[in-house]
Amino acid sequence: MILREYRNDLPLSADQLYRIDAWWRAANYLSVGQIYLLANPLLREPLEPAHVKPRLLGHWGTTPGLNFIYVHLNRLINEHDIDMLFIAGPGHGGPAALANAWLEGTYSETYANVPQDAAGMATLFRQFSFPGGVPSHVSAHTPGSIHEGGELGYSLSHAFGAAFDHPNLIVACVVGDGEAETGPLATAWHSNKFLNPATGIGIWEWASNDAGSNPDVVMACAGDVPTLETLAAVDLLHAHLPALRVRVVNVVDLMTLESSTAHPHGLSDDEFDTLFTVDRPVIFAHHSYPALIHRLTYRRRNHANFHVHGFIEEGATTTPFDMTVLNRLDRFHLCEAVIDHVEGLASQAAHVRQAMRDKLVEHRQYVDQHGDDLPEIRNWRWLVQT
Ligand SMILES: Cc1ncc(C[n+]2csc(CCOP(=O)(O)OP(=O)(O)O)c2C)c(N)n1
Repeated sequence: MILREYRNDLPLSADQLYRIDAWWRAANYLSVGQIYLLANPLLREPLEPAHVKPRLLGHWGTTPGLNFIYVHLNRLINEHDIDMLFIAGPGHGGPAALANAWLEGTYSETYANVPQDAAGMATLFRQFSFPGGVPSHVSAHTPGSIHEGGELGYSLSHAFGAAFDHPNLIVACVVGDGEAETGPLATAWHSNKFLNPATGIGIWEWASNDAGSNPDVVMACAGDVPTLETLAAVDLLHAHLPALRVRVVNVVDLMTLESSTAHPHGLSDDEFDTLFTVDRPVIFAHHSYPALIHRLTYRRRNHANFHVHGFIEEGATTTPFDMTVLNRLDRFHLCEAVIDHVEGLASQAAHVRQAMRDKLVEHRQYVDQHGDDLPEIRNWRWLVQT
């Protein structure tokens, strides 16, 4: 449901930015105060060792990010009148969640002894992770919280659960990198399969232009970066070679590539042939080793036409896009692969191939000089209308 037209191409107004920034700074101050201060909450007196807690909890590294997300989610709630839930997974995110609850008033509504004034702020600071006070993580006592944060690993399960219960609710979940290493969190990523078990593999019609015919080439992709590069390559192909019929196949569940006799998720040979054809080149962009895709597809009829671009162990410290270039997984190398493998295209599209080479040279020079990707790469968006 769209409540009012939203122009996401317009920047925020100066007033919006001022108020968002003010909230963010206040929430950051309230977070750092909870971690460090036992007294002197407004720092009106010169800071003394006695004002600082003797046993500090963790670190505040995750706090500014959580507060930043929180204030922007509030902006979206106000703008679109949406129902939204925020779940903070990072292990040291407690002060941020408490700071925002206090700042928006819900904390003081529940706890009259922690009002929104200097005395309340002193209590808020003192009680955090202190004997007789509140835990260092968001607990059941925190107003509005459904997520007990003490044991890491459950943020994503709770987020999925909330969304399953209330399909119109938008649940924004921040996963901590440390938390992400727990078993429960790793398992929770699979919950998308409850949403739509049929999303293991499929043609993206909106990106393809081969409807009603056999494609000249199949562009397959698995993983977020390879998918972005594939779409950018398809964008270039549509622009430079509009007559070329391109089919985009996105693979979420790699096991669909296995034969159905080898894995329960595997497609039957007929289903596989319908997606990947039996005789057209398949340019497959994949986030891991190319050999895996070959191993999974070696029994398929069209396997000889699979050209897999993946991680070939190139690249260390460089830009995100350059990592893809060094591993020949970028949009320009993918376009070149199409030109090389579609029958009869090489001579006809020699100028396009040269343009891709030129772009790679331009990229190399820009990255070596600026240490960042070309603006046209960083700002690329899917715009093509097929
Ligand atoms: C299951 C579990 N294991 C270990 C811990 C101890 N612990 C608390 S915070 C933390 C680090 C969490 O890292 P991250 O989620 O990245 O959050 P950040 O430190 O950035 O806030 C750990 C290991 C815990 N709370 N729960």
